[in-house]
Amino acid sequence: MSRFNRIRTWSIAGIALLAAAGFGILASHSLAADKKLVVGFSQVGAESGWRSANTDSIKGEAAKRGITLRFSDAQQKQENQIAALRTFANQHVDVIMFSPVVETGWEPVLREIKAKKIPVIISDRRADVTDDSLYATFIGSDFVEEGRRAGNWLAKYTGGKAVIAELEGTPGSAPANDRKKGFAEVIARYPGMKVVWSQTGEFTRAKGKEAFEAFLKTPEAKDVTVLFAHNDDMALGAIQAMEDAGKKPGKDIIIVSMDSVKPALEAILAGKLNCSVECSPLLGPKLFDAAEAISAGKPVEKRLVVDETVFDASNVTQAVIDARQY
Ligand code: GYE
Repeated sequence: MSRFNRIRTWSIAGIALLAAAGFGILASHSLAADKKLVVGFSQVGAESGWRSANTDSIKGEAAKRGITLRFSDAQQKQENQIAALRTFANQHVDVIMFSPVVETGWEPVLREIKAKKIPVIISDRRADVTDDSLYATFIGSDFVEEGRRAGNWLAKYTGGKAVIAELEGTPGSAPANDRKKGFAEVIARYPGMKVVWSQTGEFTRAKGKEAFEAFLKTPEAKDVTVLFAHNDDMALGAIQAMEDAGKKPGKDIIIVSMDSVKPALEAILAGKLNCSVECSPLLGPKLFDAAEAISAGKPVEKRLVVDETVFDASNVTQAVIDARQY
């Protein structure tokens, strides 16, 4: 091979190499840019209007961002959630999210996930873990504060006099535990306010109605002036039970609940529900902002609390109801 040809061959090879390298860089760059996240989400179930809106927010946001969402409904069972979390971990999804049905019992499965180096985002309900390196962030409301808001609203509305029946949420769940706690903390300051009956309605309209129907048949029911329900669905079920028993909800019995879903705001406008402390289910955007940040190696806040308000006859109008997405 002549010197010229040798140089030419090397140059061609060099150009080819450079081109290949350049292509490689480009290819890997666009691969990284195009790489869509795969997220596993284990949801509690479909017990309430709040939960359906929460699921819609999560699915809608994932679709909007082109994120592949593997969604699993635990039907209120912790063992189903643990199984779903293990499946996501074995599939090596990029991020695992879940809304813990109850507070306790999560450490073993979270340790398994940590060993696989998959980040975990806790959504909506708190998980009671001593080692906070087991999750990246917890995004959701402050349920104790919501309970306090309900208590404060009631103390003001009744002048500190109330014989209260309480419909509790799912036993062992963070919103049931914390709302009860915040509410109790406030009413303990008023000697004229006391809870005389409490029972779970498991956050559903049907169970709320059933439990309150049975309660209305007991002799202690006639002294009760207030119902405090841990969510709107149970309050709406109890409103039905009151009407069936010939009572006027919102007047004969003052009702305070939580969530502020559209049917509850309508009940406030109709004078059947007196107050609903807001709890926002629209967590999708915040959850996926966090998932994307974590995957890009950016820092995220360990705790993100959602801003909320309190609704009653003073601020619920038809326009507010029409603007409500859920
Ligand atoms: O208030 C209730 C739902 O965890 C905040 O769960 C959520 C609660 C919500 O079923 O309606």
